[in-house]
Amino acid sequence: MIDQERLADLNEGETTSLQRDMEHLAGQLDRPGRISAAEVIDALSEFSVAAPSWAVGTGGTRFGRFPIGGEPRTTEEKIDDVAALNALTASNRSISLHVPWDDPVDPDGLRGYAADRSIGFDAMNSNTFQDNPSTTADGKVSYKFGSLANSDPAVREIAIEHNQYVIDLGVRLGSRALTVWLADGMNHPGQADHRTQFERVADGLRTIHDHLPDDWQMYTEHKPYEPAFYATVNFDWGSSLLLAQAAGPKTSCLVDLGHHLPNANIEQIVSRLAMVGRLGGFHFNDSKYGDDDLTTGSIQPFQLFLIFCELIRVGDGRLPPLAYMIDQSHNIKDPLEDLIQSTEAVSIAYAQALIADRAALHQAQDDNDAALAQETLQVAFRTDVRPLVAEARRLAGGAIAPLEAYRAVGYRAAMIERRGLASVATGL
Ligand SMILES: [Mn+2]
Repeated sequence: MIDQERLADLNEGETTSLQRDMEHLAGQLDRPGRISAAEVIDALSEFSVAAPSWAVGTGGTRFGRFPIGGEPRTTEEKIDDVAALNALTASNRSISLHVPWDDPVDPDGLRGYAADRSIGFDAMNSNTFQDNPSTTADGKVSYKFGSLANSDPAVREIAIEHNQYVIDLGVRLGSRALTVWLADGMNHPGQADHRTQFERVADGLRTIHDHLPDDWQMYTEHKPYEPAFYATVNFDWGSSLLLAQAAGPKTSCLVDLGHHLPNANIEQIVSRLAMVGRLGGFHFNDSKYGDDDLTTGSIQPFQLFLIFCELIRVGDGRLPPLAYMIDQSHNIKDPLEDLIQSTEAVSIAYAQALIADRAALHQAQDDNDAALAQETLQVAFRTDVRPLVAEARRLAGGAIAPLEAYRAVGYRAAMIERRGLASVATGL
């Protein structure tokens, strides 16, 4: 665990320069009618982005995996890692489980274990894209040709039952949502009928929706390709919206930033989904080519900022209460370092969107003044808001400089000592 006294010592060494930066920034933000530094810090203090249980392992590709050592061996140890992350960032207060990669035998005990570490359970993730004895009736059925879209009704039924099981498990853990990502589709043209596949998935989601408790939400997550290389049933936001509408009122769309074809205008997609009340949440990551799962904000920070501007419009000055999660792969970085950097990137984008002069932007839009509209956005985007993010973390008991603190406390080395060099977390 992260030693709080050591953290306080490390923060002590950073305090003077942070105060100096904060004074400068607070002066910059001090304008009549504009949001103050204190209000931004207040908003940031309420913000939390979930860490998925599969992101505390090193990940890898089908070409290879290079574990870093000290990876969590159990769901409890994954929770330990997220608790350590949250101790540093003060902005990762929940974990998102993935069943059957995580399938606790004692959900009540696990809920208490997480609560003792101030970690809650974010959306549950069902997995019907891999065969697994616990989800496919001891190997008697297979998801090779899809799950909810499968031509075999017995396979569709097993997939529905698995989702219902994940909901029931989530209820015991205190989760409030189910995220459904399906690999269903076709690898070859003509392999199946587009419309029949879609209708089967819609029917399956409707049945799963009707199993949701009243206070639950279900999210449909689209992805254009892989593992189905020719056509994926839920391949874009339009299909995702149609599926959500078909499933029922407690269903909305989840936007994974990497799950778009190159150059898609994601902020516009966000606006559309919010407009019709079907924007459910986000999986944050970044990409250069497609679903690369790169560190959030590492490639297109301006796009991330524009997405947060849309969200602030939806929330009328604050983030709307959606499901916010990081979903990325850490092939060669220490996963916790990558999560620290991603959490920072998301917080920065939020702070930048908060300080944007919305009134001036709206006026410029009404006046058809494109130059001034761009200038208004650029003023916010080019402002170095990192002192605000650091100050929010400090006030919440986190680290002023979380990456440096993570290294200084020697967390990874301690975990290698405890869990071994060869431990490998479950996941892809
Ligand atoms: Mn995702």
